[in-house]
Amino acid sequence: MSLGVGVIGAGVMGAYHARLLRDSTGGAHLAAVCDADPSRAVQAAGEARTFSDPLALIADPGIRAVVIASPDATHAPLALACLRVGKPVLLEKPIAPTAAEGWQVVEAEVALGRRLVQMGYMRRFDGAYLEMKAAADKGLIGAPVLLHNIHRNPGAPDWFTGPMPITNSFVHEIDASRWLLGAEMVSASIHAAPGGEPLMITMETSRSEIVSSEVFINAAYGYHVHAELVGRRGTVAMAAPALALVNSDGRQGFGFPDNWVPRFAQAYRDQMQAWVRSVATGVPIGPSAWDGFCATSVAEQIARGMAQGRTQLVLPARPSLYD
Ligand code: ISE
Repeated sequence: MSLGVGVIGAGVMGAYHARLLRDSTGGAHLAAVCDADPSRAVQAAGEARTFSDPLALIADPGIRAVVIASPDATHAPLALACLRVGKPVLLEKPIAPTAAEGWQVVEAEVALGRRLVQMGYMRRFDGAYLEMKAAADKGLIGAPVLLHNIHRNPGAPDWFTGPMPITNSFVHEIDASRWLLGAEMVSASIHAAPGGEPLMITMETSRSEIVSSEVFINAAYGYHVHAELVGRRGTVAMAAPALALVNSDGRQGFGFPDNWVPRFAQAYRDQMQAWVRSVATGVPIGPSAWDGFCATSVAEQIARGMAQGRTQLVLPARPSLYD
């Protein structure tokens, strides 16, 4: 039976998730969209139902699973509401703006005794990241020693304030680095260019690998994510973020998108399909609530430590549910 999915939030991400469920996800259909703005909800919903109250969508018997893509501050409370009624969730990153709120989701899932939350860290489904990980795992580059990350956005909306470059954007590099290297981050230092950015963040893993990340939210020219993993016998880097090159006006090149959806469109598609399959089989896949907590906790500790030099990073013991 096709899985009826309700999407909460009809902004850039929610609208895209709703479209994937309408047009290109096998085994599931878009059952409803919820947004405080009724016209946005209607636009994203197509033929599906609309709600303005997310708790009513979660409680509705026609909704068997939920995608949460509303503002960051609502992620943990809405995920907790889904766990209370035992509904699987694809939860957009971050798990919460603070580690304490993220930990509540982990605790609730542990109390339930089964994993119902998949975090929307979509880079784990991106072809380029998957190829990099496969090359490293096969030993093609020898033992990894350095990972260089670049994360640039062309600009930010006015609600993007405070530590959000770290707690909303850089969380991607924390998650991707933990996953690529299969190690926890144990210390970090951060430098900001005059004017506050770009940020240059260096982390060290439990195996002494170094992870360098540039986070530049107002990079003006476009959306650009890049990574290169350096090993003792070689390196593996993302190729150009485009599949085709345009020859025109005496030049050859490709364009940068103005946000993350075109760059990661296929990753979002594959993530949605993998989640729907995992709900059907009951076998969890992809980043867990624990991974979501770790990314947010590390981000929070780095943001707090900004004024000091080096920050020692501490995580609680991983609950056995996530072994
Ligand atoms: C946004 O929420 C994302 O997830 C993007 O991938 C990231 O580049 C952007 O900075 C975030 O705000």
